[in-house]
Amino acid sequence: MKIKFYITTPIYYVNDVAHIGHSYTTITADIIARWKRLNNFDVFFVTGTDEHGEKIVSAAKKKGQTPLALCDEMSEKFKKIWNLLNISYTNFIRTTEKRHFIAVEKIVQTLFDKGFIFKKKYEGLYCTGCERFYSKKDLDKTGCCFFHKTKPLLQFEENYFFKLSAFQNLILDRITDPYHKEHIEILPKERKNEIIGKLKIGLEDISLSRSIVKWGIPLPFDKEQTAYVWIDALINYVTGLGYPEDINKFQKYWPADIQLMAKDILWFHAVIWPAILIGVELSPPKRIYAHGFFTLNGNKMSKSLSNVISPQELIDKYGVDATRYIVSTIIPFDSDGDISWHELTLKYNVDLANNLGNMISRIIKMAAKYFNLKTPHKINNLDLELVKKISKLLKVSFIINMNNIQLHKAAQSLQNAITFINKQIEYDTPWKIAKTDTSKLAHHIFSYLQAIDVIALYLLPFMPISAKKIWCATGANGNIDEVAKKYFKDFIIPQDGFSISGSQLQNMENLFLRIV
Ligand code: ME8
Repeated sequence: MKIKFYITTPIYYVNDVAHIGHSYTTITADIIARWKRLNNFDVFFVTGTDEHGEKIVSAAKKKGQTPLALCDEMSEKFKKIWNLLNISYTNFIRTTEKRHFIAVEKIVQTLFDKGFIFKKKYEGLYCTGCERFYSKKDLDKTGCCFFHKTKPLLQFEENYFFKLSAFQNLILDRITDPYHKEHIEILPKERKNEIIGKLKIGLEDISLSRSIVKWGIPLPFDKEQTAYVWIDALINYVTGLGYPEDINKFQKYWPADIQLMAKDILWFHAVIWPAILIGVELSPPKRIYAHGFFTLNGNKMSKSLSNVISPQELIDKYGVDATRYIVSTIIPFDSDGDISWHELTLKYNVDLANNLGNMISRIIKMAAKYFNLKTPHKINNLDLELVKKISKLLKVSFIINMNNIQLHKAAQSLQNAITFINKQIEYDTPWKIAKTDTSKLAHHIFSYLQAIDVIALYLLPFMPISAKKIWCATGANGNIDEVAKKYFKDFIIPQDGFSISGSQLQNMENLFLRIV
């Protein structure tokens, strides 16, 4: 029996195309999903697009399109880029889909029936960028929103409100008590503490509907009002599992095992989302992880400053797999990080072209030169010493870091293992041995090939295409995915090695060419 694992990314606004920040969350989620599949989990992975609200209406107006035409065009663009990046999502959810309307109606109606929704006249400062009301104390000294640096506009409406205040202690208990049967683990710790601090101050009820925004999902009990875009959006995480119509699938995968996002939207996920779920008697997510923000050359990425890096630009420069690797490992997951094209290229050259690429090409070149591009004969079990050492080294560091979503550290342990192999080659000096001892040379080359193979297994979640190419180049035995699943269960190296004696190898000189 496989254990289920449900992972989500935020659903992205369709007012603009994806940039490196969106790719960061999505690629990370994909790497974790692939990692879990290799560890025999039954993975469900949901991503999608957030298509309602004022922001979308105004973006469509600017482009002279209807909101739906904009949503159709942009959600396709998101799908296309995720497909290009090899994102293995199980379900892509669009909030304009009928199945999502059904889920939102069901949840909002349940909250209404349970008395968690009431009507109230309201005046507030609304930031369209964030799609939320702010009170003056939440704004900077000039009265601007911290994220968008624009002044929220005063809006007056009679709306339905969600009794968020009723959930204060219920959420606090779940976050602070690790033994609670519905414990919500918030990561990283500092952000969890911020959430707890804010929760302790108290919760204000929040607007759950808008009367002036027509581009949304009408409330089932008052069709003149539409669901507030954040309530609408959060519910995607259950729609994506088939709620409420495919209840078996939903019950199989819910609650989410991990929900990823950046720190800007942690409050919605850590407080409002659990409150909605508790309100309708569903369990909250088990783990919520808010990563840091990318800045580019010291500035917030924004189209108006023309300083965004798009995933397409990255793919054009580095290729799909290298983009996945660089983006997911260039900054520590928990902190903000400044990036630049220079640094991205440096990471590519150091980790992939120099360390990994050189190791593979030099080993295969030696096999070509001395053994006619074939895996030499295995002499004895000492031939497996190196691969066993690498396996042991990675087993601890890589796995802990992957399970803690510290991808930059997992990648570092892989790089350390590659450096270890490169150093071993320098130490062995096989080019000297070639002149004197063919059987010793066979031992070394055989050992190196097995070491490459085990590296390929660990590279699989990060760089699925390249890992397969490497696996084929060393003539390794069997389907890499199947071998990896077996290996990650017992960590046993096959008796005859992965690349068995006599296997045909392929030259591998241009897997990651140096970029100048
Ligand atoms: O907030 N650095 O959508 P959104 C790192 N629709 N990650 C970044 C980033 C950056 N500079 N910029 C964006 C929304 N992201 C809502 C979500 S979910 C129910 C609704 C990533 O298009 C990061 O994951 O503004 C962030 O949380 C998300 O994109 C925001 O995407």
